[in-house]
Amino acid sequence: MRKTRANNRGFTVRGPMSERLQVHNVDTDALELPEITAEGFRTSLLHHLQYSVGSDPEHASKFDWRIALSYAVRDRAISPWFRATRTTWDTDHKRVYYLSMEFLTGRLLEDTAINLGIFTIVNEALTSLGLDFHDIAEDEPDPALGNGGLGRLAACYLESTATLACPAYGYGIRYEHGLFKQGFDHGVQIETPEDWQANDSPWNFTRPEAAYRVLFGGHLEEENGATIWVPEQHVVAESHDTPIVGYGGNWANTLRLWAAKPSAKYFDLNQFNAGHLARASFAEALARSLSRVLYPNDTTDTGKELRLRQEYFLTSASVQDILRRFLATHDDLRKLPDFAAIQMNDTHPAIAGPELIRLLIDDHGFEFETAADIATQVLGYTNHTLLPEALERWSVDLMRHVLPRHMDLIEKIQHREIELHGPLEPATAILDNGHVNMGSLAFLTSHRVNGVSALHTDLIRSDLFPDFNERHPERILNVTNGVTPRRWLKLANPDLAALITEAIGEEWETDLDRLTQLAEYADNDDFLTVFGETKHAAKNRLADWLNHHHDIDIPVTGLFDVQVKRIHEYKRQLLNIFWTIARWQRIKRDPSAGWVPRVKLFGGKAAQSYVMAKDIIRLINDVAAVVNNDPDTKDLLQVVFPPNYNVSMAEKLIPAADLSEQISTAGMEASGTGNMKFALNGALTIGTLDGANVEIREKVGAENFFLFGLTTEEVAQRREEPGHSRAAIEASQPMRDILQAVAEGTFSPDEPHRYGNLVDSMWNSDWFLVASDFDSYDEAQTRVDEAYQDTRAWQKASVLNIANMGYFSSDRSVREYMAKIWNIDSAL
Ligand code: 26V
Repeated sequence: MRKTRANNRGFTVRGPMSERLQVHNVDTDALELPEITAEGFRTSLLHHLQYSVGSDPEHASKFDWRIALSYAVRDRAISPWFRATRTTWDTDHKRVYYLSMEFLTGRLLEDTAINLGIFTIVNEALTSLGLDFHDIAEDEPDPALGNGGLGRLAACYLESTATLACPAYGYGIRYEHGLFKQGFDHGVQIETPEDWQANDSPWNFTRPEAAYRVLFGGHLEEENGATIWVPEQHVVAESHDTPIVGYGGNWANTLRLWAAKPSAKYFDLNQFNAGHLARASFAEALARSLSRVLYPNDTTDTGKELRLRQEYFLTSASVQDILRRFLATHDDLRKLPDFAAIQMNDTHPAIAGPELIRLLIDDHGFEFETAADIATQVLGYTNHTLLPEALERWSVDLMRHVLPRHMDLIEKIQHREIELHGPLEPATAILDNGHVNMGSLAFLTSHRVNGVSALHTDLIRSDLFPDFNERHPERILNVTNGVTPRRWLKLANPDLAALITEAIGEEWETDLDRLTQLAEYADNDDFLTVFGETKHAAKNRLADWLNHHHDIDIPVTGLFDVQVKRIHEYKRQLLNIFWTIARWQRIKRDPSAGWVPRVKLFGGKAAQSYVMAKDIIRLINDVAAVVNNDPDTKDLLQVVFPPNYNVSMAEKLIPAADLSEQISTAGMEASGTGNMKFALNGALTIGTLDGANVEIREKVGAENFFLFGLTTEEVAQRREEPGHSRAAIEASQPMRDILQAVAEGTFSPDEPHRYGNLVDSMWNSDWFLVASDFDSYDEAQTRVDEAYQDTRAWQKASVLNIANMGYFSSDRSVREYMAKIWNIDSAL
């Protein structure tokens, strides 16, 4: 390849499509849509069906209606979107850039209609046509562009920035295939490719004018004392925008997702014409591979070069876009921190520090010192996990091979830190033992580093970065996670939302602390009766959906006990299924002991390569097969595991839950956000003192929370005790009975030793302390049973949970980011 200098300046890929034409005599005000009415909306919908979709009402499919409806709703999102863009430019307002490898937005149709305040009118228009809004909305594919909590948090935060009129962009990757689709074959997880882009999304706006080259590989040269990067390859990052409308419809922010495209020269026309079809497309395929798949692994550093390339692809395109936007109206890049705040969602975009420094030096002539100062003032880093296996480390060789200039700058960043603040501990140095620690790099190139719950932030200070905390005592702070009450209450649980509005009036949607007024109703019989009906309705909806989509029948009378999240040993689905086995054994021993009927619901995916997590899934399904078909127990205990848990499924499961399982080994779950969604919908929590559980329990009151288990300190001590697992099992009759049943093949009669490894690891290591916490969990579950039998008392506790959840609105979290990290005000 011809030598090119890595000068990104003027490298915005601008084709004829981005040429701006001069126009005259346009009155943009005249383009504003008229005030919405059901009649007018109906006309607009029929118009889109005919002229945008090309279908007629007599023959239109659900898909056709969904697309037409999305266009009709989307029309209404444009003016808040334009208003936001214009206001930000006109007032030269600071902007936030949220860089994340994952965004789990969920479906957009109903959410956008709710936030625009047109849900009721749209519903009316559809009803007049004999159509059902929810039914049509369910046709939308749920974009699975993330693994779990980190990606869903990014989506909640973007929606909250829009609600608060905080000018913000979410930057991510437009993966062709999101997280795999999960199916079960005889209880075993099978993965098939997800295909959310099978049809064009009406929410996507492709922006050919905003495309950038992202450079890779090559080598460095010295020229007049300056370092020059001579890259070997490049791909083009093409932007795809989605408007994210804030509640109230006053403001919309942009989710900008990058798609990797080869530059035209990658397609070898000579090869093609010579008949070498595959060879002609090879380079093209390589370029496209950058946005082909989401890494389906949320715990381990896969060490895959492609992953590093993806991270750089996201980061470089975003940082170039950020600089381009700043330079459109400014010329002094030293002012960048006054106009841009970049938040790194975990370390995945941590190459942003070196990338920004590189662009400032190589394209804009800054000295390293100044460039590093500017970058540090602009950047913030959120840590989302303490699990050692999830902390990103790249080998120096790989980093130098893929990004030679960045490797050079990383060395300079480490050197600068040592010059300014003294030598670094090897364990937390950026460069250690031939590796680059991305957490340390992110920390030392950020002005603020935050954890996601009070406990987690304490552990960041004491365990993850104790030496950095001494060197930079002002840098670490806590911002406890939050969730958006629009999606997680108003959209997911419309009956409960309506009841709340009836009781305390509007505006809790944007001022969630108002929920405290519900406490007055906690003893009100009439209120509690209706409240009970909303829970029952949610259970019925879930039961209908399970029946219709998964051919699963569940009774709607029992206690719905739900654990939905990624499958991971530290989250301890094993503890839950072990207890379920104990329950089954107990019912069989004493069938008429007055058992509270339970429906045990599980949901979640295991990383493809995570053998133990897949064993746990299989065990849950194996237990379900035995328990659900046992005539002695099936009316009292059901185990249900619908496949392919995602945002849309969460919207159905969470409102129906009575009990929320938040049972991770203390000290291991950074925050959790499912815990907040459940409590907001009135489920009571059975949980450990881990992540945000600690704060939830403080807010809702210890008497309304089923606490169990070892504390973080006790976990550390217990792990030091030799033989702790054997001792705990031997001391617990139920634990022994459970493990015996599993070991004997009670749940795998066709293969009795299927769970041999799992049982062995329980006896011999049990790192996650399932056995140590079992009796305490069991005792808490007994308290759950007792409490559930007093319906009124349970409902009261449930209402008090909701009443005290105001703090966990993502609006509160985003306000904290705005004040303490981004230094930005609302623009309205
Ligand atoms: C790591 C990796 C490593 C390489 C392959 C892809 C990949 C994807 C994700 C991760 C780290 C995931 C960390 C994460 O999701 N943490 C969760 O963040 C939530 C939001 O703060 C929090 O509520 C959960 O407790 C925490 O586990």
